[in-house]
Amino acid sequence: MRFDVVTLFPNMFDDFPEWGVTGRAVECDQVQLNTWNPRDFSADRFGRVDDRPYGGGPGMVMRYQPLADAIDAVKAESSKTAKVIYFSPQGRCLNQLMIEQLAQEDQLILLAGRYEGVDERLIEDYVDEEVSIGDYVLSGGEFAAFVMIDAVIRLLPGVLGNEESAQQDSFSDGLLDCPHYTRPEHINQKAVPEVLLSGHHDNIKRWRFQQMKSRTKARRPELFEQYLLSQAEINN
Ligand code: 6GU
Repeated sequence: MRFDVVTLFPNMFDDFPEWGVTGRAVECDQVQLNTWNPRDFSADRFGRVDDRPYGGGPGMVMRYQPLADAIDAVKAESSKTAKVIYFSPQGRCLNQLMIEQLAQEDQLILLAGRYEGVDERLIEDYVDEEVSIGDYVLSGGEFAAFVMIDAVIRLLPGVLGNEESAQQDSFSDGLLDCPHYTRPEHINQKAVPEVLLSGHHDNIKRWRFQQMKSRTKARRPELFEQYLLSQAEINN
C-alpha cells in the first residue's frame, strides 16, 4: 500500500519508519510513505501557498494552485484514480469501519491542511472524502493523517503478529476491549482477577466477553446500543 501525504511539514513524517509495528511495515517496504510539499509547486514568484480570505476575517487560506499541482504530480507518477482524502473538522468522523474500507485501497492521497483551511474549490475539484478525527480542533491535518495511516497499516496482512491479531481489537465487533494484567500477581493489595489464574479457558473467555460488554455499556452507552442492534440483526 502507498500513502502520499501533501503537507507543508513533510519532516513530521521522517521518523514514521521508527515507530513500532506500523513503522516496521514502512521500513520493510510493505508500505510506501511519500510526502509532497505544496511549497515546491507554488507558481507564485514568492512561493506563497496561502493568501487572505475573501470577505475578510482572521487567518489565511491555502491557495488552490499549489495544492492542485501537488495532487496532479502525485497522480501523474502513480494512479489517476487514487482516492484523495482531506482532513478537516468539517469532515465525516473517522471510525473503524471506514479504516477497514480504506485498508482495501492500493493508494491514498492525504491532504493535510493548515491555517484556516483550503480554498473550497480545491475540495470540490479534487477531494473524494473529507474526514475528521473528532470534535476538537487541531492546528493541522498532519496529526489526523498520522492517526489514519497508523490505523490502516495495522490492518494490512502480516503487520501485526498472531499475539496481537486485529480480529481481537476493540471495535472489531463493536465493543471496547477487556482489562489486561501481567506479572506481578499483587500490586498494592490489588490482585489479578482470580479467573485469569484459573487456567480454565472457557471461563476466561466468558469473563473477558462480560467485561467488554459491561465496560462498553458503562463508558460508551451509544456504542453499546449499536452493538445490541447489530446482534439482534445477526440473530434474525
Ligand atoms: Cl482532520 N483536522 C483539523 N485541523 N482539526 C481536526 C480534525 C482534522 N479532526 C478533528 N479536528
